[in-house]
Amino acid sequence: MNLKKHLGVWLTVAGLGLSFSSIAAQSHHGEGTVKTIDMKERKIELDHGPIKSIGWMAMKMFFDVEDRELLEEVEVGDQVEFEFVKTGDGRFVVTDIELKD
Ligand SMILES: [Cu+2]
Repeated sequence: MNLKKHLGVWLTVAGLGLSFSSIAAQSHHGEGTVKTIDMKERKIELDHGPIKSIGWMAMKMFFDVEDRELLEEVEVGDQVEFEFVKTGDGRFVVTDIELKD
């Protein structure tokens, strides 16, 4: 295989890698009310409004929270804004949460 061909293959692979990683890293923004905080299972239940970027209507649902410090920053009843990602295995993980001002 000549060098030009090698380069073409490599660029295609690099391009695919880039688009896969940007899909995996897509973060969604939501707003809602804290309904349940489960420190033990590291989950939070949020009653959230519509989230267009992922095609969701308003609903009440549980999210995973890998960073437990985020759970210590909020209380049941708080109005919050949050960021989350969908993982490769289909879980929804809150990556940031803060009180809505
Ligand atoms: Cu939802």
